[in-house]
Order: sequence, then C-alpha cells, then structure tokens
Amino acid sequence: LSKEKWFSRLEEIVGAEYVLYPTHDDFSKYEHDETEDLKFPPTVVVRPDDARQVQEIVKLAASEKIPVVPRGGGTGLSGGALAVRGGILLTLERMNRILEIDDQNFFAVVQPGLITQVFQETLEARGLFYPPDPASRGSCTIGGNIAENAGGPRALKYGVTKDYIYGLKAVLANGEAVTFGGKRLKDVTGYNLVQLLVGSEGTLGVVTEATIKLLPFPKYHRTLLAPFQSVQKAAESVPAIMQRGIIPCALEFMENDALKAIENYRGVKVRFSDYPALLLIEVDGNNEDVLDEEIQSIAEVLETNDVSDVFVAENAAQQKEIWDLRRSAGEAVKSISPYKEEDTVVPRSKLPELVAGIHQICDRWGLRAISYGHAGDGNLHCNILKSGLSDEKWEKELPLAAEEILRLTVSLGGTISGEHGIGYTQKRFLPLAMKEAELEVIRSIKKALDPDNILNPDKAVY
Ligand code: LAC
Ligand code: ZN
Repeated sequence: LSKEKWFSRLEEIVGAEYVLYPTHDDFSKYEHDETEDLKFPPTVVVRPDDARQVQEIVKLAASEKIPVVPRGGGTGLSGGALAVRGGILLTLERMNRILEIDDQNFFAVVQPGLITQVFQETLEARGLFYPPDPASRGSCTIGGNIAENAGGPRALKYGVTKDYIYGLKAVLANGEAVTFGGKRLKDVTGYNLVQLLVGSEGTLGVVTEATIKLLPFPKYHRTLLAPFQSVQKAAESVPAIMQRGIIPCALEFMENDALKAIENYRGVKVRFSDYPALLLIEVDGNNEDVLDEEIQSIAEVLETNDVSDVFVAENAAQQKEIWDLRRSAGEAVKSISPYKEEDTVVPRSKLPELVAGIHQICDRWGLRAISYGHAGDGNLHCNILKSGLSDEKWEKELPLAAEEILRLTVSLGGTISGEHGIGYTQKRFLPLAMKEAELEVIRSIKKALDPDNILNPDKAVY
C-alpha cells in the first residue's frame, strides 16, 4: 500500500482523531521517553481503544512490514518505547480500564494503559495491594511495567512486576491474539509463556490485558532514616539488617551527592543531607507492636555500624514527604546536567565492593557519578554526569568507563540492568553479561515469533 493508503486504513481502524501526524500538537511527546538525549520521531502515532483495534493495527503492520512500537507512559530509561526505525507508535494509554477486581481469588484483570498508582490507590481503598512501585508510578503504566519487568523499592520484600503477572492477553507479530495463563496460582501447562512476554520490551507481542495477583494491604508502616559517616558503612549495614531476620519493605541508599541534588531540585532542606550517605528503611505489616520491635532491632544494628542519630517518621505525612523526596532522585540528577545511567545490580552483599569500585573507576577517568538506589536488593543506579566535560571526552571516554562499571558489576555476580531494561541504549553491552550461546537463544525466540522484525525492532536483542 502507499503511505496514504495505510494511513487511511489506520484511521478506519481507530477513528481519524486517534491517528496523530507530525503536525499534531501532542506528537512531539511521542518522540522521546525519559531516557537522556534520545529522540526518534515515529511516522505516525496511533491510539487504539481495544484489543481488536490493536490486532487490526498489527495485522496491517505485518502485511506492510512496518515497524510497530508499543508504548505505555513513556517513562522508560533505556529507550524501549522509541520508534528508532520510524513506523507506527502504538500508544496504549486509552486502554486504561480496570476490568475486574476479584477479591475472592485475589486477582485483578486490567488493561495495559492503566497508570500504576491509580491501580494501587483503587486497590488500597478496598484493602488490597499490588506492591511493585517504580519511582515513576504516578505516570507509568502497567503495560510498560510488564514490558520492562519494572521493580522499585518494595522488590526486596515483595518482588518485581513478574512476580504478580499470572495471565496475559497479547497480539503477536503475526496478528494472532493469544491468551497465556490466567487466574491460576499453579500452572505447568506447557512453557511459561506469560513470563516469556514479561520483560520482553514489546519485542514479542503487544499486551492487551493482564491478570495480576493481589495481596492484602499491609495496614501499618514505619519509616526510618539513618545517616552514615561513610558510603562503605551504609552499604555494609544492609546485609547486617537482613541477618536480624527482618525483611524491610524498602531499604534504599542515597549518597551525599544524591541528597544534595534532591535538595537543590526541590528547593527544600533534606534531612541528613550533610552526611556522606543515607539509608531509608521501611517495614510494614499488620501488627504495630511487631513493627516497633523491628525498628528497635534495626536501630541496634545501625548503632553497631556507627550510626548515632536516626529519624523515625511520626506520621503518614512525614512518610509521604520522605518518599516524595526519594522518588524525585532521578529527576533531580537529570536537572543537574546531561548524564548516562548504568542500572547496575549485584547480590546485595557485594554492594560495598560495587560502590567502592564505581568510585575508583570514575576517579580514574576523571568522571563524576551520583549513585542511589535499592540497596536491599543490590540494584544501584549509577549516574555519570557530563557537566564540565568536553563533548569529545564525553563521547570517547564515557562508553569505556561505563563498560568498566558493567564489567565490574558482572564480575561481582551481578548484571547490567536490574529494572530499567536493555531497550535501545544498553543493547551493545549485552555481550558483557551473556555468552554467545545465550544471546543466540534470545535471537532464536525473536526470530520464531517475529521473523520480519516488525515488533519494536532494534530493542533488547543483540
Ligand atoms: C529510581 C528509578 C530511577 O529508583 O528507578 O528512582
Ligand atoms: Zn530504581
């Protein structure tokens, strides 16, 4: 078909007002996500309202061999939702309904464009809980979270997106609509195809519906801030806390530069911002006495790690304030200078080595990095800043330093992305983490399900 013909076919499928061309006011927001420094205009943006429309769009793309890039909230940090080869940007934001909350079986059925926080607040009002809480939860979507297998602070106690996805409806690259899994806590019927799609970054199918496991909402929370005299001590305290037999629902790490960045960005005084490092520790549950005991026990561990002062939030407002500040860390770093993030993850006991190693590598290259992240699960976001460096140094030396950081991560038993995905920006580093035989498995799966490479081409596969 000519371009005009497939444009008008798209208009027939979703309605003319839901096909956006480059002259449209909203078009530019679809050219980027939250990844630094990337911009790729799609040929056209399409906003379907149901699974049948998604299927028709993918069928058209398959017969015309046009790339289709599924997109959620556009908050990704590895360029996964960008139309790097042009083509159809398929945004699922209109498909944002909660189809069912089944409190007999503790499952919800939702559409992919549902905002994660909206889902969580709706559940909470009914005493139910969906734990994964990426920092962008106010604007990211469940579909995007599934595509990237998103994590967040609560991963330590509750796991990540994959641990809650039990069923998916999806449209495959050949235009077939499939249903994998369902409201079943146990299921060994064939390969685990639900989990093949989770984290596949839109390269194997477009998710049109998800069946999600729920938990009862924990009634009480205690939130504690602990300032440290050294980054090393903070990192070393993490396993010590866990060894007390307590699993906090969050155990977050911020170095001084991250605290200062938040302070400047938000224009408020951040508690303990003069210390070299801070841990944010939260416990949750249904028994307040138990939580108070746990906080007491954590405070004892901290004391033996040279922490002389802690702050325990007194009420929900103070807890919210702490979390708002923590969640703005990414934005705060972004506001300082162009940067490149490495989403490192290691077994948590290796965190002290990772933190020390990153500092050594950056010092050697004359680079400045700001690190913060999820210390409890070993996921550290290392942000290397461009400010003060020439374009030449940045372009030549940054990839080499980044590679050293990722090699160190892998040598510690870790890998090159914990929760932000491979997407577009990290693809070339995949061979650092996977051997040829392993990469070939990924390639064969992609080839089997999408032989013409139309679904989100140039992502996740090396
Ligand atoms: C965070 C995001 C960037 O942890 O993953 O704030
Ligand atoms: Zn994170």
